[in-house]
Amino acid sequence: MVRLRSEDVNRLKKILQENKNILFLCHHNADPDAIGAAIALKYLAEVLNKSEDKTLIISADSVSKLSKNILEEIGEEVEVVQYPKLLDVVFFVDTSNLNQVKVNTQELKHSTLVVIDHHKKTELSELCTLSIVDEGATSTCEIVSQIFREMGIYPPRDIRVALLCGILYDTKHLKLAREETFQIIAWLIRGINFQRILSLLTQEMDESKRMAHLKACSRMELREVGGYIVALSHVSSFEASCAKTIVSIGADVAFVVAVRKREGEIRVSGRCRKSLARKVHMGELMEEVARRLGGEGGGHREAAGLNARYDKSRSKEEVIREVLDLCYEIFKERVLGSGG
Ligand SMILES: [Mn+2]
Repeated sequence: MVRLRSEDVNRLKKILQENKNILFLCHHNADPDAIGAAIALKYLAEVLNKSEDKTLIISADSVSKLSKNILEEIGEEVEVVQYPKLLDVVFFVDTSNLNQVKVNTQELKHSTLVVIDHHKKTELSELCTLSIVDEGATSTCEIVSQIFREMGIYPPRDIRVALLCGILYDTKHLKLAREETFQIIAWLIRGINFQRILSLLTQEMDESKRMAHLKACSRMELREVGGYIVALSHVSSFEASCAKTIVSIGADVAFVVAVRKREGEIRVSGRCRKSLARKVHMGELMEEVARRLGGEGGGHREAAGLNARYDKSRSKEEVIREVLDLCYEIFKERVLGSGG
């Protein structure tokens, strides 16, 4: 089970019972986990406080596309605003850091602050009267569901739909789920069609992105080194998504360049298979390529990128060729030099 302390649950209950003006604040570009958890907490506040003139508001400075689907499905509304009006109690939902929200930090000291989250604790927890943070939980919705269970309140269907969407979203459709996740899903899903939840979380890919993927594939050049298939290509945008796609369809490593003439910028995205990432660190590789191009780069073992300035006196084709060759050469050095 989620490590929920019953004293925390009792304190939360007391805060919700004793206050009628509460703001539930979600992080920037609020995802289904943030939105689902905020909707459920707002419902909990409605149930626990009987006063007629309550002000319960969910707020975010922006909301993701998928979250909009969910809000529409269950007929819930979110205030989309920067620097929202702070109320007596402010909840930070799925938010670990003040950088993730646009709030007047000076004003915060006049409110009772609560954080409910599953990311690593930061100074924000120390500012809060109550902090329910479980890094082991897969989602904030999982923690909030557990709170309902602990309080003996079974949420209505729409609230459970919102919670399930958050759990499914943050677990990448259950790939990251743990035993407790399945237990809480079994509790929430009564009378709900699982396929309906999945369909709320899928969206058509933009035409421009699909076009970029297809162009990246049709322009792709393949080379082989050290037993690895290297794919080189170029597009004008969505280079990271293109590199990811090329690896997903069979390359061991992909480098995709985007030269943005108007911005005077070169961008490169590199991706590789997990097995190859044990040998070659893409972040370090992109850092080195960036250094040679006089730009900045870095990233993770499997996914990385760089930005550099584009010298407008040179042709785009020439620059693309040079950058891709450089990526290939440095990859070759590293893969052959690593004792493989
Ligand atoms: Mn989350």
